[in-house]
Amino acid sequence: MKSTDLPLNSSGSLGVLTTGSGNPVPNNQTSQTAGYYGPVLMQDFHLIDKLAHFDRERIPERVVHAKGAGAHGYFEVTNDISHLTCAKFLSAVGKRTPIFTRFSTVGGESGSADTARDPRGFAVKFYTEEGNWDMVGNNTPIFFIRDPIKFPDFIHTQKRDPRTHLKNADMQWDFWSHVPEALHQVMILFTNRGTPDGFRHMHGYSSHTLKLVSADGSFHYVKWHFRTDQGIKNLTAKQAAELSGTNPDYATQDLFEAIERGDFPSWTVSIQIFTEEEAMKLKYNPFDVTKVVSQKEFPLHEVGRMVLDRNPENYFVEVEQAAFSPSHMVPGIAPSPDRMLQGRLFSYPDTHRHRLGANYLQLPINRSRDAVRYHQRDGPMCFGTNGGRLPNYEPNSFGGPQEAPNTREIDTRSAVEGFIGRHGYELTDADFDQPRALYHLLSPSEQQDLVDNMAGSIAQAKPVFQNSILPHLKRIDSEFGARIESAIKSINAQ
Ligand code: HDE
Repeated sequence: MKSTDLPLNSSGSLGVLTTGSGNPVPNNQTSQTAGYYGPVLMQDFHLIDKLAHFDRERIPERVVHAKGAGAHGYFEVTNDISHLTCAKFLSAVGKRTPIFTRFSTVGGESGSADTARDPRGFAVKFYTEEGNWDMVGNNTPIFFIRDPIKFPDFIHTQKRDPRTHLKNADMQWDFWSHVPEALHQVMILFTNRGTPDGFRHMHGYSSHTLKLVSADGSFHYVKWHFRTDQGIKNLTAKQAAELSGTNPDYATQDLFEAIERGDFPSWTVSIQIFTEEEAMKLKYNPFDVTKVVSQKEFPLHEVGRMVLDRNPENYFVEVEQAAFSPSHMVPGIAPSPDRMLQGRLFSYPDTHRHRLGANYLQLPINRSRDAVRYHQRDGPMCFGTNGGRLPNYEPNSFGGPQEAPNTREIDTRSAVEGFIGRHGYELTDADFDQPRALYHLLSPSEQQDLVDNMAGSIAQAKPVFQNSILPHLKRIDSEFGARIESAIKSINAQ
């Protein structure tokens, strides 16, 4: 998708204006009418088609992560991890894979402010020779909830009140006081990392534990970390609030302009690695996405570098139509049993079929750079050859694409046991240990910002919700809880 893809004619010009069906348009300024004062005519196909297409210009925006910006670039392997995975794009130092990355806020609509307090989406599509791998992460190493069944409820609390169509602090703090395992992520959100200074100055994380799988089927658990080479830079609550009024597209503009001037942002990509045995010995569940895995115990191993060096030519085609899914995986990368990840494996392709249609994977931005050979056919907006004259079923007696038995085996080697049931997570002290450690990791000024930012939000909720969240904050750390309580009191007294 370069400007050279424009339909230049043989003399190198863009040629005459046409309708969608390629017919020359003699006049694009004046509709056909019956006489000077007469009505507009049905036979003016160009007018009718132009208005009808315009009426359909919007596709549904993403239900979450609606506001975002994207860029093209590459991933380059800098350290050999071929002993851990048979993924071909990771097979040799120096190997480059084209990528497309989209950053986003979560809760706001497509026109909302880039500087809102919110996690940031960090989604990377790797166009490998074995199809696409999508790393659909956030700028936080953890998440609010740990069971996908809670996700629609959680998101409702972040969106608009069904009656007033306003954001509502009551809904947010009510939900969080019922789901206190969220408070680890809530604390990150209310530090200044909740308002990053654009998209270039933040890290990205897979957040979930994934698997790297070798050709013999053995595997290691990994967490992916994309650490910004630009350095972390955050906005204060005041700066973020001002920018949301003066330049709501602050982060989108910053990314675009940096790439235009050749100041290409990059991220150092690393993994934490642990075995199944080590995973089972941890004090917490390594598949619970509300938990970090200690970097002291499992340090980062550098794998490569991600560089963004090309802006999209067309926002709608490349950014709005980009369809990421954690279920787009290559041989050598596989899911862990993380319940949230398992839920996401279903939810993303489902949203794409609704938003873009059943053939969303045929769109240029989503299409595998490796040939796609399958027996899916037809459906709305089916472009390309649709399999041509090849048989549309398998097995058949006519040759055609063969199964790849070795790759099919790779991700199926985990044992499972137990009874089918709703095995709920208990809230335990372990859910408060990591938030406490996070609080103590912060510098005094970072602690102060956290207290001010959080108290400012809680104070907007009704007293009943202020009171229901405080015991949880005190359970994290009594001094932290007390500081929030007194900050709320002084805001209430103003
Ligand atoms: Fe998403 N999420 N999510 N999410 N998410 C979407 O997919 C969903 C979660 C993330 O730039 C949607 O195409 C469920 C965690 C990013 O296009 C949707 C659950 C993490 C993006 C969806 C989660 C993410 C999305 C909306 C709980 C970080 C934007 C439109 C089980 C590790 C990707 C779309 C882009 C987008 C569902 C939780 C990251 C509805 C059900 C955890 C970066 O399918």
